[in-house]
Amino acid sequence: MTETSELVIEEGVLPSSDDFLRDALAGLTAPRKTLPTKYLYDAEGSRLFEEICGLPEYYPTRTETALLQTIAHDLAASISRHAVLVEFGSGASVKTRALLDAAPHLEVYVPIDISQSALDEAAESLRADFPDLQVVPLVADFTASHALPAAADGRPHVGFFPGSTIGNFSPEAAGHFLKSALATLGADSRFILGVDLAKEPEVMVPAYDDAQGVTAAFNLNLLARLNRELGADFVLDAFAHRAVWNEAESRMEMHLVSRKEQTVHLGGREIVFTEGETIHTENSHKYTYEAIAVLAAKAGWRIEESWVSDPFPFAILLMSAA
Ligand code: AVJ
Repeated sequence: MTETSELVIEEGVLPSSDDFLRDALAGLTAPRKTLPTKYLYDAEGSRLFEEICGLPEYYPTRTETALLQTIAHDLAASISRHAVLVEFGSGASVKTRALLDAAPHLEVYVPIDISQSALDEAAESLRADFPDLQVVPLVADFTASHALPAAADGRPHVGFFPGSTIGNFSPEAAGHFLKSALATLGADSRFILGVDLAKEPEVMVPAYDDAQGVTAAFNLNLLARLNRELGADFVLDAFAHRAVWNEAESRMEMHLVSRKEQTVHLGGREIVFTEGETIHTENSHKYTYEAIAVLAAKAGWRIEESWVSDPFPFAILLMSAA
Protein backbone atom coordinates (compact mmCIF):
# COMPACT_ATOMS: atom_id res chain seq x y z
CA MET A 1 0.00 0.00 0.00
CA THR A 2 1.07 3.55 -0.74
CA GLU A 3 0.03 5.69 2.17
CA THR A 4 -0.12 9.42 2.75
CA SER A 5 -1.75 11.00 5.78
CA GLU A 6 -5.08 11.59 4.10
CA LEU A 7 -5.42 9.09 1.28
CA VAL A 8 -4.73 5.39 1.05
CA ILE A 9 -4.35 3.77 -2.37
CA GLU A 10 -4.54 0.03 -2.51
CA GLU A 11 -1.93 -1.48 -4.85
CA GLY A 12 -3.08 -2.72 -8.26
CA VAL A 13 -6.48 -1.11 -7.88
CA LEU A 14 -6.32 1.43 -10.68
CA PRO A 15 -7.96 -0.21 -13.70
CA SER A 16 -5.87 -0.35 -16.88
CA SER A 17 -7.09 -0.39 -20.48
CA ASP A 18 -5.57 -3.91 -20.72
CA ASP A 19 -8.09 -5.07 -18.11
CA PHE A 20 -10.90 -3.30 -19.94
CA LEU A 21 -9.97 -4.94 -23.28
CA ARG A 22 -9.58 -8.38 -21.71
CA ASP A 23 -12.90 -8.14 -19.86
CA ALA A 24 -14.76 -6.71 -22.87
CA LEU A 25 -13.46 -9.41 -25.22
CA ALA A 26 -14.30 -12.17 -22.76
CA GLY A 27 -17.86 -10.83 -22.48
CA LEU A 28 -18.43 -10.16 -26.17
CA THR A 29 -17.12 -13.52 -27.36
CA ALA A 30 -19.21 -15.53 -24.88
CA PRO A 31 -22.24 -17.42 -26.27
CA ARG A 32 -24.51 -14.95 -24.45
CA LYS A 33 -22.83 -11.58 -24.77
CA THR A 34 -22.21 -9.50 -21.65
CA LEU A 35 -20.13 -6.52 -20.54
CA PRO A 36 -19.10 -6.00 -16.90
CA THR A 37 -21.39 -3.55 -15.11
CA LYS A 38 -18.53 -1.72 -13.41
CA TYR A 39 -17.41 -0.21 -16.73
CA LEU A 40 -20.65 1.81 -16.88
CA TYR A 41 -19.05 4.24 -14.41
CA ASP A 42 -16.40 6.33 -16.17
CA ALA A 43 -16.65 10.12 -15.75
CA GLU A 44 -19.45 10.36 -18.34
CA GLY A 45 -21.27 7.32 -16.94
CA SER A 46 -21.06 8.68 -13.41
CA ARG A 47 -22.44 12.01 -14.60
CA LEU A 48 -25.32 10.23 -16.37
CA PHE A 49 -26.00 8.13 -13.27
CA GLU A 50 -26.28 11.30 -11.15
CA GLU A 51 -28.80 12.55 -13.74
CA ILE A 52 -30.74 9.27 -13.49
CA CYS A 53 -31.04 9.77 -9.73
CA GLY A 54 -33.07 12.94 -10.34
CA LEU A 55 -35.43 11.47 -12.97
CA PRO A 56 -39.17 11.28 -12.15
CA GLU A 57 -39.28 7.55 -12.99
CA TYR A 58 -36.20 6.60 -10.96
CA TYR A 59 -37.81 6.12 -7.53
CA PRO A 60 -34.92 4.43 -5.59
CA THR A 61 -32.75 7.47 -4.84
CA ARG A 62 -35.48 9.79 -3.67
CA THR A 63 -37.23 7.00 -1.75
CA GLU A 64 -34.08 6.01 0.12
CA THR A 65 -33.02 9.60 0.77
CA ALA A 66 -36.41 10.44 2.27
CA LEU A 67 -36.35 7.30 4.43
CA LEU A 68 -32.79 8.03 5.58
CA GLN A 69 -33.77 11.53 6.59
CA THR A 70 -36.78 10.21 8.51
CA ILE A 71 -34.79 7.63 10.46
CA ALA A 72 -31.43 9.42 10.72
CA HIS A 73 -31.94 10.19 14.42
CA ASP A 74 -32.88 6.59 15.23
CA LEU A 75 -29.81 5.38 13.36
CA ALA A 76 -27.62 7.97 15.06
CA ALA A 77 -28.87 6.86 18.47
CA SER A 78 -27.54 3.37 17.89
CA ILE A 79 -24.13 4.53 16.66
CA SER A 80 -21.57 4.53 19.49
CA ARG A 81 -19.53 7.54 20.48
CA HIS A 82 -16.25 8.10 18.62
CA ALA A 83 -17.38 5.70 15.90
CA VAL A 84 -15.87 5.40 12.43
CA LEU A 85 -18.23 5.36 9.47
CA VAL A 86 -16.94 3.15 6.62
CA GLU A 87 -18.80 3.58 3.35
CA PHE A 88 -18.52 0.98 0.56
CA GLY A 89 -18.54 2.46 -2.96
CA SER A 90 -19.04 5.97 -1.62
CA GLY A 91 -19.00 7.91 -4.93
CA ALA A 92 -19.99 11.52 -4.22
CA SER A 93 -20.98 10.66 -0.59
CA VAL A 94 -24.34 12.37 -1.05
CA LYS A 95 -26.45 10.14 1.25
CA THR A 96 -23.75 10.13 3.91
CA ARG A 97 -24.58 13.70 4.82
CA ALA A 98 -27.95 12.75 6.35
CA LEU A 99 -26.08 10.44 8.76
CA LEU A 100 -23.28 12.89 9.48
CA ASP A 101 -25.79 15.64 10.23
CA ALA A 102 -27.68 13.42 12.66
CA ALA A 103 -24.62 11.81 14.29
CA PRO A 104 -22.09 14.51 15.20
CA HIS A 105 -20.40 11.93 17.48
CA LEU A 106 -19.05 10.20 14.37
CA GLU A 107 -15.42 11.29 14.37
CA VAL A 108 -13.85 9.47 11.43
CA TYR A 109 -15.22 8.78 7.96
CA VAL A 110 -13.56 6.24 5.64
CA PRO A 111 -15.10 6.39 2.15
CA ILE A 112 -13.98 3.46 -0.01
CA ASP A 113 -14.24 3.86 -3.77
CA ILE A 114 -12.45 2.80 -6.93
CA SER A 115 -12.52 6.36 -8.28
CA GLN A 116 -9.83 8.59 -6.81
CA SER A 117 -11.32 11.70 -8.42
CA ALA A 118 -14.73 11.00 -6.85
CA LEU A 119 -13.03 10.49 -3.46
CA ASP A 120 -10.96 13.68 -3.76
CA GLU A 121 -14.02 15.78 -4.56
CA ALA A 122 -16.18 14.19 -1.89
CA ALA A 123 -13.44 14.54 0.76
CA GLU A 124 -12.87 18.20 -0.04
CA SER A 125 -16.53 19.08 0.18
CA LEU A 126 -17.12 17.05 3.38
CA ARG A 127 -14.07 18.58 5.10
CA ALA A 128 -15.47 22.01 4.31
CA ASP A 129 -18.91 21.19 5.72
CA PHE A 130 -17.83 18.99 8.67
CA PRO A 131 -14.60 20.59 9.93
CA ASP A 132 -14.42 18.30 13.01
CA LEU A 133 -14.74 15.12 10.96
CA GLN A 134 -11.56 13.26 10.02
CA VAL A 135 -12.02 12.08 6.42
CA VAL A 136 -9.66 9.27 5.38
CA PRO A 137 -10.49 8.02 1.86
CA LEU A 138 -9.42 4.57 0.73
CA VAL A 139 -8.97 4.03 -3.02
CA ALA A 140 -9.85 0.36 -3.35
CA ASP A 141 -12.22 -2.20 -4.81
CA PHE A 142 -14.90 -2.17 -2.12
CA THR A 143 -16.00 -5.72 -2.96
CA ALA A 144 -12.82 -7.14 -1.39
CA SER A 145 -11.95 -7.01 2.31
CA HIS A 146 -9.39 -4.44 3.48
CA ALA A 147 -7.33 -3.36 6.43
CA LEU A 148 -8.88 -0.10 7.59
CA PRO A 149 -6.62 2.98 7.87
CA ALA A 150 -4.89 3.53 11.23
CA ALA A 151 -7.35 6.34 12.08
CA ALA A 152 -10.00 3.64 12.56
CA ASP A 153 -7.99 1.72 15.18
CA GLY A 154 -9.57 1.32 18.59
CA ARG A 155 -12.91 2.78 17.51
CA PRO A 156 -16.30 1.14 16.89
CA HIS A 157 -16.85 0.55 13.16
CA VAL A 158 -20.11 1.23 11.34
CA GLY A 159 -20.42 0.10 7.71
CA PHE A 160 -22.67 1.99 5.31
CA PHE A 161 -23.81 0.61 1.95
CA PRO A 162 -26.76 2.62 0.63
CA GLY A 163 -28.21 2.95 -2.86
CA SER A 164 -29.20 -0.69 -3.31
CA THR A 165 -25.84 -1.18 -4.98
CA ILE A 166 -25.97 -4.65 -3.42
CA GLY A 167 -28.59 -5.37 -6.11
CA ASN A 168 -25.88 -5.30 -8.79
CA PHE A 169 -24.41 -8.49 -7.31
CA SER A 170 -25.92 -11.92 -7.82
CA PRO A 171 -27.43 -13.14 -4.52
CA GLU A 172 -24.39 -15.40 -4.11
CA ALA A 173 -21.93 -12.54 -4.68
CA ALA A 174 -24.02 -10.34 -2.36
CA GLY A 175 -23.56 -12.96 0.36
CA HIS A 176 -19.81 -12.94 -0.25
CA PHE A 177 -19.75 -9.16 -0.12
CA LEU A 178 -21.61 -9.10 3.22
CA LYS A 179 -19.07 -11.58 4.62
CA SER A 180 -16.10 -9.62 3.36
CA ALA A 181 -17.58 -6.39 4.77
CA LEU A 182 -17.80 -8.19 8.11
CA ALA A 183 -14.13 -9.16 7.77
CA THR A 184 -13.22 -5.52 7.04
CA LEU A 185 -15.33 -4.07 9.86
CA GLY A 186 -14.63 -6.66 12.55
CA ALA A 187 -16.53 -8.52 15.22
CA ASP A 188 -18.01 -5.59 17.15
CA SER A 189 -19.24 -3.68 14.16
CA ARG A 190 -22.58 -2.56 12.84
CA PHE A 191 -23.71 -2.23 9.25
CA ILE A 192 -26.34 -0.01 7.62
CA LEU A 193 -27.63 -1.45 4.36
CA GLY A 194 -30.06 0.09 1.84
CA VAL A 195 -31.92 -2.38 -0.40
CA ASP A 196 -34.61 -1.81 -2.98
CA LEU A 197 -37.44 -4.32 -2.59
CA ALA A 198 -39.41 -6.03 -5.38
CA LYS A 199 -42.52 -4.18 -6.47
CA GLU A 200 -44.86 -3.96 -9.49
CA PRO A 201 -43.02 -4.22 -12.84
CA GLU A 202 -45.10 -1.18 -13.91
CA VAL A 203 -43.04 0.85 -11.43
CA MET A 204 -39.67 -0.86 -11.88
CA VAL A 205 -39.42 -1.03 -15.68
CA PRO A 206 -39.84 2.73 -16.35
CA ALA A 207 -37.24 3.41 -13.62
CA TYR A 208 -34.72 1.67 -15.90
CA ASP A 209 -36.17 2.96 -19.19
CA ASP A 210 -37.04 6.61 -18.67
CA ALA A 211 -38.92 8.81 -21.11
CA GLN A 212 -36.01 11.23 -21.54
CA GLY A 213 -33.64 8.45 -22.56
CA VAL A 214 -31.03 9.19 -19.89
CA THR A 215 -30.78 5.52 -18.88
CA ALA A 216 -30.45 4.61 -22.56
CA ALA A 217 -27.54 7.07 -22.87
CA PHE A 218 -26.01 5.63 -19.67
CA ASN A 219 -26.16 2.11 -21.10
CA LEU A 220 -24.96 3.11 -24.60
CA ASN A 221 -22.02 4.99 -23.04
CA LEU A 222 -20.49 1.56 -22.50
CA LEU A 223 -20.18 1.13 -26.27
CA ALA A 224 -18.98 4.73 -26.64
CA ARG A 225 -16.25 3.89 -24.10
CA LEU A 226 -15.17 0.86 -26.12
CA ASN A 227 -14.84 3.16 -29.14
CA ARG A 228 -13.07 5.97 -27.24
CA GLU A 229 -10.70 3.92 -25.13
CA LEU A 230 -10.14 0.74 -27.11
CA GLY A 231 -10.67 1.89 -30.71
CA ALA A 232 -13.73 -0.27 -31.34
CA ASP A 233 -16.14 0.69 -34.14
CA PHE A 234 -19.59 0.32 -32.59
CA VAL A 235 -22.23 2.38 -34.39
CA LEU A 236 -24.29 3.57 -31.43
CA ASP A 237 -27.47 4.04 -33.47
CA ALA A 238 -27.35 0.37 -34.41
CA PHE A 239 -28.01 -0.65 -30.77
CA ALA A 240 -31.07 -0.02 -28.62
CA HIS A 241 -31.40 0.17 -24.85
CA ARG A 242 -33.74 -2.38 -23.29
CA ALA A 243 -34.84 -2.80 -19.67
CA VAL A 244 -36.63 -6.01 -18.69
CA TRP A 245 -38.02 -7.44 -15.47
CA ASN A 246 -36.78 -11.02 -15.03
CA GLU A 247 -39.40 -12.46 -12.69
CA ALA A 248 -37.67 -15.83 -12.19
CA GLU A 249 -34.43 -14.16 -11.02
CA SER A 250 -36.22 -11.23 -9.33
CA ARG A 251 -34.10 -8.67 -11.10
CA MET A 252 -34.22 -5.76 -13.51
CA GLU A 253 -31.88 -6.29 -16.43
CA MET A 254 -30.34 -3.82 -18.84
CA HIS A 255 -29.41 -4.96 -22.32
CA LEU A 256 -28.13 -3.40 -25.53
CA VAL A 257 -30.02 -4.91 -28.46
CA SER A 258 -28.48 -5.14 -31.91
CA ARG A 259 -30.98 -3.53 -34.28
CA LYS A 260 -29.62 -5.52 -37.24
CA GLU A 261 -27.13 -8.16 -38.26
CA GLN A 262 -23.72 -6.50 -37.99
CA THR A 263 -20.02 -6.99 -37.36
CA VAL A 264 -18.00 -4.87 -34.93
CA HIS A 265 -14.21 -4.76 -34.51
CA LEU A 266 -12.44 -4.72 -31.17
CA GLY A 267 -8.83 -5.53 -30.31
CA GLY A 268 -8.19 -7.25 -33.66
CA ARG A 269 -11.28 -9.44 -33.29
CA GLU A 270 -14.52 -9.48 -35.29
CA ILE A 271 -17.65 -9.62 -33.20
CA VAL A 272 -20.75 -10.73 -35.07
CA PHE A 273 -24.25 -9.79 -33.95
CA THR A 274 -27.50 -11.25 -35.26
CA GLU A 275 -30.52 -8.99 -35.40
CA GLY A 276 -32.09 -8.82 -31.94
CA GLU A 277 -29.06 -10.31 -30.19
CA THR A 278 -28.35 -8.58 -26.89
CA ILE A 279 -25.39 -7.59 -24.73
CA HIS A 280 -26.41 -7.99 -21.09
CA THR A 281 -24.90 -5.05 -19.20
CA GLU A 282 -26.50 -4.91 -15.74
CA ASN A 283 -28.59 -6.74 -13.18
CA SER A 284 -30.43 -4.95 -10.42
CA HIS A 285 -31.73 -7.59 -8.02
CA LYS A 286 -34.88 -6.69 -6.12
CA TYR A 287 -35.25 -8.60 -2.86
CA THR A 288 -38.16 -9.43 -0.64
CA TYR A 289 -37.54 -8.40 2.95
CA GLU A 290 -37.34 -12.08 3.93
CA ALA A 291 -34.79 -12.89 1.22
CA ILE A 292 -32.40 -10.11 2.18
CA ALA A 293 -32.78 -10.98 5.87
CA VAL A 294 -31.81 -14.61 5.17
CA LEU A 295 -28.82 -13.51 3.05
CA ALA A 296 -27.60 -11.17 5.80
CA ALA A 297 -28.04 -13.82 8.50
CA LYS A 298 -26.06 -16.38 6.48
CA ALA A 299 -23.24 -13.85 6.15
CA GLY A 300 -23.09 -13.39 9.94
CA TRP A 301 -25.15 -10.22 10.38
CA ARG A 302 -28.06 -9.93 12.82
CA ILE A 303 -30.80 -7.41 12.01
CA GLU A 304 -31.26 -5.08 14.99
CA GLU A 305 -33.81 -2.81 13.41
CA SER A 306 -35.24 -2.19 9.99
CA TRP A 307 -37.39 0.35 8.20
CA VAL A 308 -39.37 -0.07 4.97
CA SER A 309 -40.77 2.88 3.04
CA ASP A 310 -44.23 3.16 1.59
CA PRO A 311 -45.68 3.28 -1.12
CA PHE A 312 -42.41 2.34 -2.87
CA PRO A 313 -40.92 -0.37 -0.63
CA PHE A 314 -37.23 0.25 0.02
CA ALA A 315 -35.53 -1.22 3.11
CA ILE A 316 -32.85 0.18 5.37
CA LEU A 317 -31.41 -2.44 7.72
CA LEU A 318 -29.36 -1.74 10.83
CA MET A 319 -27.39 -4.90 11.56
CA SER A 320 -24.74 -5.98 14.01
CA ALA A 321 -22.05 -8.63 13.75
CA ALA A 322 -23.86 -11.63 15.22
C1 AVJ B 1 -26.39 2.21 -8.72
C2 AVJ B 1 -26.74 -0.08 -9.02
C3 AVJ B 1 -28.17 1.12 -7.59
O1 AVJ B 1 -29.33 -0.63 -10.23
O2 AVJ B 1 -30.66 0.98 -9.72
C4 AVJ B 1 -29.67 2.93 -12.44
C5 AVJ B 1 -27.74 1.63 -11.30
N1 AVJ B 1 -28.77 1.37 -13.58
N2 AVJ B 1 -30.27 2.87 -13.64
C6 AVJ B 1 -29.53 0.55 -9.99
C7 AVJ B 1 -28.70 1.97 -12.40
C8 AVJ B 1 -29.72 1.93 -14.32
C9 AVJ B 1 -28.37 1.53 -9.96
N3 AVJ B 1 -27.41 1.20 -8.85
